[in-house]
Amino acid sequence: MPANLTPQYLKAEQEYRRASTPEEELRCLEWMLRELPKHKGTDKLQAELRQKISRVKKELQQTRPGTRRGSTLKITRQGAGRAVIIGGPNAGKSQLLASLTRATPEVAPYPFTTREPQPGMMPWQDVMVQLVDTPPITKDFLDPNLHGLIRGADLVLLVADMGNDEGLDALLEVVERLQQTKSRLARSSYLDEEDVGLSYTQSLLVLNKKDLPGFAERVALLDEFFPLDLPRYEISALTGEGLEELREAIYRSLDVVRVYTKAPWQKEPDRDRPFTIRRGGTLIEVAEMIHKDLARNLKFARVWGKRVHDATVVKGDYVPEDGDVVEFHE
Ligand SMILES: Nc1nc2c(ncn2[C@@H]2O[C@H](COP(=O)(O)OP(=O)(O)O)[C@@H](O)[C@H]2O)c(=O)[nH]1
Ligand SMILES: [Mg+2]
Repeated sequence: MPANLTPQYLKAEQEYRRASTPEEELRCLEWMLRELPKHKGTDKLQAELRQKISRVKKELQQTRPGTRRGSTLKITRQGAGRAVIIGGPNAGKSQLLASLTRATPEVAPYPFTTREPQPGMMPWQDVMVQLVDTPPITKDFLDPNLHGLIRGADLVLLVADMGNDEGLDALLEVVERLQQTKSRLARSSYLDEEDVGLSYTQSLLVLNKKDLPGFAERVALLDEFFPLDLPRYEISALTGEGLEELREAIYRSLDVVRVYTKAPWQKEPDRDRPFTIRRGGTLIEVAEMIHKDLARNLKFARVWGKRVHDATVVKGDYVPEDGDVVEFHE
């Protein structure tokens, strides 16, 4: 990786990683190229970006209007973040969505019941996280919508059926199938520095059907074969065992902080609806979520929180802590 890439470049790259349509990819790649410092150390990266841009342009020309491709499906992002549930047939993906949210997907003991990605909202304390259930991945089948969903997700839940012996093979098939694409799973999200377009999404391995006999033996077997180093959770989506630990892990993986806002004339903030931003983000981002004008016109804010004195006056560059209460002044 060439040194001294600017924050603007890294921001463009971050957006690129989340791009879920070729149009978005193109916009982000051109943005990255604009922001890339042009010197000898970045020659290779420049060339790669140009190559990638022409490839996406070609791809866009070839897709005639009306042809089905990955971008046909658009699920609006909601809540503090998005976790996409993937796995082989009958792993219990839909059951997991049903158990963690109020969504009512079809759950059935035969494969390919779920044909389209389906969202649901998972509560955790006073915030909501969006979960998206998806069709199964097999050696021969990978829904074209899945690349965009995986790349754009804050987290992937890779669900495995540890309730019967085929589950292990099915899990390996999923991983092998993804290895053939540019959308892969890892302990944390990042872009491959050598290979433009290769994107890793932070993932948890969810070992399901703990209630069935043989579970522990299969997990032990998995240790010998499973090629990825991912945090593991053992659950039964059906009985609910392990689900609260998983729910918390999903929220924690998003690495967001909650900010509560109050108007100057209010004594107490709105405790029901915190805004969430990535840890390390600034107050300006919260202002932007409320209103573009507020972000532009912000003069100062007062903050109540664990690390600051009550009503501390701060600027837009203040980095909020979880649970901070903020009063904006235009
Ligand atoms: N025993 C047991 N069965 C489960 C569990 N989770 C899902 N199932 C069953 O496995 C089958 C497939 O579940 P489903 O959620 O439709 O799988 P999907 O294809 O991954 O969406 C259904 O018959 C479920 O009732 C579990 O934790 N324990
Ligand atoms: Mg399903």
